[in-house]
Amino acid sequence: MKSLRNIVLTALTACLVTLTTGVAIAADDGMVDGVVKELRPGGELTIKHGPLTKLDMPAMTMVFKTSDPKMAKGLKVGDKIKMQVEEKGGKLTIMKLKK
Ligand SMILES: [Cu+2]
Repeated sequence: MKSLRNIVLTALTACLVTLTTGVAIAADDGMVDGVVKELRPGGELTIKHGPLTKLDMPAMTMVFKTSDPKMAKGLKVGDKIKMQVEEKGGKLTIMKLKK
């Protein structure tokens, strides 16, 4: 049954390639999915965010600062966004935001 073993190995290898590619795409530009939950004073936003792999943080809802409060202008509760987050002075801060 050598051939069956080869087929299984080929299938496993294909799976691994798919998994690796998927991860690479998710981490590609450092943009993370989020949903606006609350607009706060000073341009702060409460956001339900996906996993922040770079910061080792799982998906959750939390408050972020914005590097420029103008980013929060025009956003509404329920808006789906993409954002790039960095830690600035101990506070997680949205550096880039795309609606
Ligand atoms: Cu978080």
